[in-house]
Amino acid sequence: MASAARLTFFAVSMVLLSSVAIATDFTVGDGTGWTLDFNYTAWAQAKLFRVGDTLWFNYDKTKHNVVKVNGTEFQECSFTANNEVLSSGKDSIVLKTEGKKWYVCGVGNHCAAHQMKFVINVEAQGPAPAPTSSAPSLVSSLFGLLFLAIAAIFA
Ligand SMILES: [Cu+2]
Repeated sequence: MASAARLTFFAVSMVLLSSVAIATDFTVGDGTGWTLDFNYTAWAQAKLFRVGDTLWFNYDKTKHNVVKVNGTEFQECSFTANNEVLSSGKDSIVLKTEGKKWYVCGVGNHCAAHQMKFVINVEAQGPAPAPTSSAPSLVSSLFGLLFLAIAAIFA
């Protein structure tokens, strides 16, 4: 039966699609952007970061920048000319590898005194749903299974 075959194909497609990881764009600080006295630690802790996701830093480039640091530099808010500095005012960083990543503002005492620092732990790209919500993937999986069941009945 052609329609059953089509239905089965659709169902299988849904199941497969639901397992594809979705890259997510994160705007650091959300609507606040990258600025003084925002709790970026709390912001980062509430998110799940995966390989392939992108961090966006929106800020006033005359006041701030973004410096990639290591764990020790992060603790001490100290870094050297060797650290990679972003300063366009709208910078994106694609998370290419797993593990911890540390970012600070390198201007004045913004890192030490104004909370312009945070650490993230980037996890492997997996079959998991988009970080913001597990609902869409779960729903499509359930629909996929439902269609499979219907297709099996009418095949
Ligand atoms: Cu700053």
